Amino acid sequence: MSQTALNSLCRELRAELRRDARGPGVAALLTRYAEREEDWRDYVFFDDAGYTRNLAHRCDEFELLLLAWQEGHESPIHCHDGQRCWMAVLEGKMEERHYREPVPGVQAPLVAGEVRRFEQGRVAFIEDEIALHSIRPAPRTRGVSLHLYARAIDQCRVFDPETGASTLREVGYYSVRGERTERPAAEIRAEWAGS
Ligand code: 2CO
Ligand code: FE2
Repeated sequence: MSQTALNSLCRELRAELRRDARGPGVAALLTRYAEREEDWRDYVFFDDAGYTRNLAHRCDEFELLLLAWQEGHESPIHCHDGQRCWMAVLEGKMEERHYREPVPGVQAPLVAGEVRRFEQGRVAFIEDEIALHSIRPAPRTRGVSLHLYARAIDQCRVFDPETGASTLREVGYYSVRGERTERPAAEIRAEWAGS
């Protein structure tokens, strides 16, 4: 890997996740990167149709993605497949809405929880034990966020808040390391396997 700030971040994240997968070190690395660096711009593609998922790095311990959100875009309400997720705001402001199932495993309308706003440089953390969530940029702004999934998430459940019904959705990639792609996610995952 060449000596870019993003590559250095990936090396440091790997070491930190091996050292302490739940401690504050991971968020500190993401904060430092978000406050100082700009090389993520080479990996970001916007699309009017919806937010894009741009892969920066994938290995056994984690995957790192840049998500690009136009004004008005919003993720569905989703879980994180048992993994941990950190989100650092690189551009704009991002809003997170928490939801929970009133009785786990029993289908019923979701209960809305807190709404949080994260400014540029701030880091959020979510996992299934905390809540389901949806993400969007703050009103009248676009946003770019850096997402660390440990381990990588290949699928998640997407929820209808009115009924609590959920469907399993495979997640895909809009680009890989700065190259636009329409290749199936499984093919991309296979290429990164073992790295
Ligand atoms: N999990 C969503 C995704 O990867 C984005 S919200 O942050 O966890 O598409
Ligand atoms: Fe999420």
